[in-house]
Amino acid sequence: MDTARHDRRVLSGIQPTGNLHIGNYLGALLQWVRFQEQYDAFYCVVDLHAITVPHDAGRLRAHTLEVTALYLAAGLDPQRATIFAQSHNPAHAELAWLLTCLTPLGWLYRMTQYKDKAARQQEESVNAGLLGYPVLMAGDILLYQAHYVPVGDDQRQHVELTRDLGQRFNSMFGETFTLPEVVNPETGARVMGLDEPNNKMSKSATGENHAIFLLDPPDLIRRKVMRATTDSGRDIRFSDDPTKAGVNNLLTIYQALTGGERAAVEAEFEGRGYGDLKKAVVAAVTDTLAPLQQRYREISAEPGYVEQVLADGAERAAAISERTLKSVKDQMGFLEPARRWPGVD
Ligand code: AQP
Repeated sequence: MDTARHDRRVLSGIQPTGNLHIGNYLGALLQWVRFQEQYDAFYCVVDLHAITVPHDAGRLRAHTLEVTALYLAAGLDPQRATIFAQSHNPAHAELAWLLTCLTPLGWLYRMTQYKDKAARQQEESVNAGLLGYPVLMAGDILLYQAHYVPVGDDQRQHVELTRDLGQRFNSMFGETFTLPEVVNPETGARVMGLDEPNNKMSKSATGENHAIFLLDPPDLIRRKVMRATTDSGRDIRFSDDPTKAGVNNLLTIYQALTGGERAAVEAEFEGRGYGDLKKAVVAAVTDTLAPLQQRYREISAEPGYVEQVLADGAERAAAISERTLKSVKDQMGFLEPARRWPGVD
């Protein structure tokens, strides 16, 4: 792999908390595929993040392999990008602890994702890891000195906290970290649930028609989209009006997948009904997902391939992060382990 041709680095990750959906694809994966051509790209399956909510060990293992296979099926190329599992590089957990001790609690209690996810659980089952999630994420990014973090809109606040923490470390202990910039896609940075278009589409939401998953068969995609919540109007226009959120969401998915300008997309549906819009969305989604699903089947049929990609990726990732971690510990005053003195047991 030729990383020398790139002078800027990109890092991002997805939690193996369930099947990936079209929001993960449009908000994150699609940008990642483009960025691997332009930057020194690091993409991890952030399995340590996945245990910040109650989890099942068997499902975590299965989802970690499935999400990696989906990365590959979506077009990530292990020759162009470093693809690895976060837990395979212990530097992530170590830096997270060091940064945790520099993070004011108030910064964490302010995080929208913490408030949303904590509100969905019984108070006693919310673990401390959920509060610390953004610190672990900051460590993921800072470890690799990433310049850009391509994510959906919901992760913007966490990348801002990463910058704040990096800045805090740099001013307390000396210039160490590159401060990253968040990159959201122009279209599809916030795909909404089909059944509740005022809420973000999410892996962990339970509604049957909530999300289009990347491995859904075409007839299921058709059923979900045709049942998507809309309104009693007729106009097919992009809109910020919360009562029109369903149509706006379908238009956004269509635009993100077909790549037209907003005005051209609106013109295409001028004088047509919501049923036509839904059929067009079904066609755009199934056309996009058919080749991805075919590649997924091929990748999954190759014994040991996904595991090998992760093993190679972890080695490359550790080689980079080791330098950052060493410098962080040194700056913070940790003693280097002494070499064994000759003649001393
Ligand atoms: N609805 C969305 N629209 C656009 N982008 C999205 N992302 C997530 N949902 C949408 C982006 O996908 C990446 C992976 O996210 P994650 O797995 O790390 O966690 P998340 O943001 O909390 O995603 P989910 O799907 O909602 O998972 P759960 O239910 O487990 O919390 C990120 O870049 C995210 O912005």
